[in-house]
This record gives sequence, structure tokens and C-alpha cells, in this order.
Amino acid sequence: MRPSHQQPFVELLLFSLISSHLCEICEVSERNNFRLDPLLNAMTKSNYIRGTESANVLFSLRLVGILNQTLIQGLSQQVRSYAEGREINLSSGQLALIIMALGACHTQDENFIGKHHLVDHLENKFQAEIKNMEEHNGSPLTNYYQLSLDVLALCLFNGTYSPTKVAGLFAPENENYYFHGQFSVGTGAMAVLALTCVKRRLGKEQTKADEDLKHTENNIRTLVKKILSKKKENGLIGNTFSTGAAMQALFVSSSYYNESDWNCQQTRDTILKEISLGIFKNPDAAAQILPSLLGKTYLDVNQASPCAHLLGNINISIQEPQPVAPNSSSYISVHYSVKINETYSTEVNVSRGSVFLEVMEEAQKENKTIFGFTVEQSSWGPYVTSVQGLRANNNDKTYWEIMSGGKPLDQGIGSYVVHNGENLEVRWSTY
Ligand code: B12
Ligand SMILES: *[C@@H]1O[C@H](CO)[C@@H](O)[C@H](O)[C@H]1NC(C)=O
Ligand SMILES: *[C@@H]1O[C@H](CO)[C@@H](O)[C@H](O)[C@H]1NC(C)=O
Ligand SMILES: *[C@@H]1O[C@H](CO)[C@@H](O)[C@H](O)[C@H]1NC(C)=O
Ligand SMILES: *[C@@H]1O[C@H](CO)[C@@H](O)[C@H](O)[C@H]1NC(C)=O
Ligand SMILES: *[C@@H]1O[C@H](CO)[C@@H](O)[C@H](O)[C@H]1NC(C)=O
Ligand SMILES: *[C@@H]1O[C@H](CO)[C@@H](O)[C@H](O)[C@H]1NC(C)=O
Ligand SMILES: *[C@@H]1O[C@H](CO)[C@@H](O)[C@H](O)[C@H]1NC(C)=O
Ligand SMILES: *[C@@H]1O[C@H](CO)[C@@H](O)[C@H](O)[C@H]1NC(C)=O
Ligand SMILES: *[C@@H]1O[C@H](CO)[C@@H](O)[C@H](O)[C@H]1NC(C)=O
Repeated sequence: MRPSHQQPFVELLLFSLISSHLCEICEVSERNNFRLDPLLNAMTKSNYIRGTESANVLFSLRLVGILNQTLIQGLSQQVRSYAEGREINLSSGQLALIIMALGACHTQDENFIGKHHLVDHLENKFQAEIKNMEEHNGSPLTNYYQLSLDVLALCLFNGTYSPTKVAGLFAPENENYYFHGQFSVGTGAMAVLALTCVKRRLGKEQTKADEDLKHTENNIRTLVKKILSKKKENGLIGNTFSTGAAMQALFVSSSYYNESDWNCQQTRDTILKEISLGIFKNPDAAAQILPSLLGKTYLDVNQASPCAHLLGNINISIQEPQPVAPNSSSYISVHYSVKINETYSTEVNVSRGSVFLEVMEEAQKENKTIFGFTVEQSSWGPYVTSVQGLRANNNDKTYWEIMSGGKPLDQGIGSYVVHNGENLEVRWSTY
């Protein structure tokens, strides 16, 4: 009879065979690395990026083993001075990202985390999120994407959290996974990464945590199913900008679905095509997709060994993006409305190639009372915070939704390029 202590070994072997198999077949091969150049170009336009974006970019570059010291040192300096003294004002997820970016690959930056007690601060911020949920009908201060980042960073960097509470909080029925009743793939994927870390830590402890382990695994299983149900015919999962997180989630959870449930190469090839079409110009978008294309996940962040030098030979000579030839002689006309309870509409002329933001600015010039608006800079660009003085508020789950032809756009006002005759709308909505 086989001694039972071999069982875990066999499982481990099987697990590593399956997972390495999945990653291997899906990674961009070395001779195709040049196809990732547009991502690196977007990420290294460092004069455009700051704050949370720098953290996202640094984290991503370290995960894929880009060790260009000029680049990394510059970003690391940016992230540290951004975090310095600002712990109080950061959102929980921003702090979590900073910890993961600085903690990745075991560099000098680890000392900064300790010296500034960043993990303790994160524990407090996570508690504040839960407190807000208790006081505001289940709404966190931020959102579940960030709560997932919090748990992930606490789990990876030896912070304190209650696995029992986490398992309850991240039950798949929780409405914070949904915006407008739609399952948010990015949010669910980040939760799978966080829960997988928690699961691995529980597995190591082998104590009385059996119930927590079971509960955590059930959460992962259901979330993985929901993620896969959002797979499109072309292989994207959710939309273009959630696919990177979804791929990572599926890499670490391969024991919860069948090989035939997901064609990883198809997903990768569709993403590569979109990269070549210039869809990943935003540094954050580029940073979020890159690790998955090289088979890396956020769970690789603090492995015992320093990060591997995966992309050593890639060309980071920054190509100037070809400017879209401005054709000042050519104007287009679009329909623009603000919808609250009533709809306020106008026609606006803008030059060809303009983005949504420029339409809003033109309309605002026409009538500030009706079309006046404010934005806040975020890592994805300008985020609409108010129109006609009406401000969005997380506790009420309100926001300004941006739409074209009655459908929500999958980009923000700073990047969506408008077309002649289009019906654009900014709508007061709840999520
Ligand atoms: C939560 C969330 C929201 C919440 C934000 C409020 C809240 N309760 O936190 C709600 C539901 C309101 C929302 C709205 C929108 N979102 Co959103 N959102 C997210 C999500 C899941 C997490 C963001 C986050 O917390 N990140 C982590 C923290 C640490 O980073 P941060 O920069 O500090 O986060 C802030 C910004 O991301 C900002 N934000 C959220 N969404 C967007 C979108 C844009 C374009 C901008 C500029 C900022 C922004 O809110 C965050 C909290 O303050 C991301 C998924 C992702 N992969 O990032 C999508 C994501 C960023 N959103 C996206 C989109 C498209 C939108 C909308 C434009 C949808 C629409 N058609 O109206 C609107 C924004 C419109 C506007 N007012 O300008 C896309 C952006 C893709 C792109 N290339 O630009 C993402 C990547 C989702 C996706 N896969 O499509 N979003
Ligand atoms: C390192 O990055 C810097 C700044 O982005 C760039 O100018 C330089 O060419 C890079 N060096 C190598 C060896 O790729
Ligand atoms: C925190 O934010 C408040 C309000 O935006 C600002 O007045 C204050 O200076 C900020 N503090 C730090 C340390 O950045
Ligand atoms: C994690 O924390 C425990 C107890 O606080 C400590 O004994 C251990 O050394 C820590 N491990 C790491 C990797 O920091
Ligand atoms: C895998 O497929 C088999 C047979 O079709 C099915 O019984 C099983 O439930 C599937 N497993 C998962 C995790 O979907
Ligand atoms: C790097 O890119 C430049 C410009 O595209 C090209 O001339 C050069 O040959 C490339 N080098 C490598 C090693 O790919
Ligand atoms: C500029 O606009 C004119 C008039 O619409 C058009 O004929 C021309 O092709 C445009 N040029 C470019 C580069 O788009
Ligand atoms: C929209 O109309 C409803 C019903 O009349 C009202 O309760 C609500 O306050 C209005 N909303 C706004 C933002 O004006
Ligand atoms: C927009 O352009 C059209 C055609 O050039 C013109 O008839 C119309 O008056 C312009 N509208 C505004 C608001 O400038
Ligand atoms: C803006 O629109 C409001 C409501 O229609 C109107 O009362 C006001 O006079 C307009 N202001 C300007 C500057 O056109």
C-alpha cells in the first residue's frame, strides 16, 4: 500500500504540471516579444505618469523581470515620494498597490515598507472599508476591486486579517461584485487572486482552519465560473481591459475548471492583435495586461527568489508615438446630452480625432449652467465627478456614466475618440 504521506507530493506534482502547462502554452514566445513593445512604450512615457500609475507600472515591470536600473530606479523614487507622508490620504487599494510595487523582487525598497509601517496602515484602511460597509448598507469606502487588492497585499506581505471574515466578505453573491447588475470581471478576478493567496496560506497552516479553507475554495470555484461565463467569442473575458486580470485569475485557479473551458492562446492572440491596433496606449491598461502575457500573476510578487529576468533582451528604446495627423481643417459634428431626470441636448463641432472630453468642454463653453462639469485626474485619465454641480457619491453608489448611442463606453472621456454624427451622453446613474 502506498504510504499516505506521498499523496500531497503527487498532488503537488500534478498541480505544478497542470499549471506550468497552462502558462507555457499561453506565454508570448521570446521571438514574439517585439509584439509587447507598444505596451512598454506606453508604460515608460514616465513624464506622463505619476502616483498610482507609477506603482502599477513599477509592479508590472518588476513582475516580468525588466531590470533596467535607470527606469526602475526612477519609478521607485516616484512611488516612494508619492507615498511619503501621504499614507493618510491614499485609498486602501492605492496603498496596497504601492506595497506590492515596492515589495516585489526583494529589493532595497522593502525597507521603505517597514520603515513607514505601510502594512499596519493598510490593516487600518481595510478595517475602515469594512466599517463603512457596516454603516452604509454594504458599500465600502472604495470598491471590491480595492478590497481585493487589500487582502492580496496583506496576505502576501504577512499582514493580519481574519480568514473567516474574508471568506464571508468575498462570497460570490455579494452585490459589490456587480455594477448595474453586471458581474465585474476585473473585480471578480482580483478577488480570485486574493482568495487564492489566502487559501495557500491556510493550506500551509494545517490547523483548525478547515471550515475557512472550504469556504474560501467554494468562493473561488463560483467566481471562476462567473469569470468564464463572461468569455466572448473572440476570447476576451469581460472586455479588453479586464482580460489581463481574468487571465491571471485563471492561471492560478486551473484546478477549478476543465482545459476545454478556456482557450488561453485564443485570448492571448486577440490581445496581441489589439495591442498592434494601439488599444493599450494608457499606461495603466498596458501595465495590467503585460504580466499575463508572460505567464506571470500578482501572486508571484514575493517568491523566495528575486524576480527572473524574463524580458532581458527587449528593446525599451522609447519610440515616439506617431501623432495622429491633426487635420484642423476638418471638423465633425456630434450630438451631446446630459441626462439627469431631464435630458439637456446640444450639437457640438469639434476637430476630427477629438476625444469625449473635448466635446464636453465645447458644450460647457456654450452654457456653463447646463453643461458645466468637473473631473478628477486618476490613473486612467480624467474621471467625471460632477455635472451641473451634481456630484457622484460612493455611499449612494451614484456616478456619471458615459455612453454612445445609448451604450456604456469601455473607455473614459480622456481616451474615447468621437465620430461624426455620434450620439454622446453623460448620464446620472447608480451602480
Ligand atoms: C470600481 C470601478 C468603477 C467605479 C468607480 C467608483 C468606485 N466605487 O470606486 C464605477 C462603477 C463608478 C466606475 C465607473 C466607470 N468606469 Co470603472 N472601474 C472600476 C474598477 C473595477 C476598479 C477601479 C479601482 O478602484 N482601481 C484601483 C485603484 C487603486 O486605482 P485608482 O486609479 O485610484 O482607482 C480609481 C479610478 O480607477 C476611478 N475610475 C474607475 N473607473 C474609471 C474609469 C475611467 C475612465 C477613469 C478615468 C477613472 C476610473 O475610480 C477608482 C476609485 O476612485 C476598474 C477595473 C480596473 N482594472 O482598474 C474599472 C475601470 C477602470 N473602469 C472603466 C470604465 C470604462 C468606467 C466608465 C468610463 C464606464 C462608463 N461607460 O461610464 C466609468 C467612468 C465614467 C466617469 N465618470 O468618468 C474601465 C477603464 C478602461 C479604459 N481603458 O479606460 C475599467 C478598467 C473597467 C473595464 N475593464 O472596462 N468604475
Ligand atoms: C533603460 O531605460 C532608459 C529610460 O527609459 C532608456 O533610455 C535606456 O535605453 C534603457 N536601457 C536599456 C539597456 O534598455
Ligand atoms: C490630504 O488631503 C487633504 C484634502 O484633499 C489636503 O488638504 C491635505 O493636504 C492632504 N494631506 C497630505 C499629507 O497630502
Ligand atoms: C510573518 O509574521 C510572523 C508573526 O508576526 C513572523 O514570525 C514571521 O517571521 C513573518 N514572516 C515574514 C516573511 O515576514
Ligand atoms: C469537467 O468536465 C467533467 C466532464 O464533462 C465534469 O463532470 C466536471 O464537473 C468538469 N469540472 C469542472 C471543474 O468544471
Ligand atoms: C530596437 O529598436 C530599434 C528601432 O525600432 C531598432 O533599430 C533596433 O534594431 C532594435 N534592437 C533590437 C535589439 O531589437
Ligand atoms: C483633412 O481633411 C480634408 C477635408 O475633410 C480631407 O480631404 C483630408 O484628406 C484630411 N487629411 C487627413 C490627413 O486626414
Ligand atoms: C429625479 O426625479 C425624482 C422623482 O421626481 C426625484 O425624487 C429625484 O430627486 C430626481 N433626481 C435628481 C437628481 O434630480
Ligand atoms: C457646426 O458646423 C456646421 C457645419 O459647418 C454649422 O452649420 C453649424 O452652425 C456649426 N455648429 C456650431 C454649434 O458651431
Ligand atoms: C443656459 O441654459 C439655461 C436653461 O436653458 C438658460 O436659462 C440660460 O440663459 C442659458 N445660459 C446661456 C449663457 O446661454
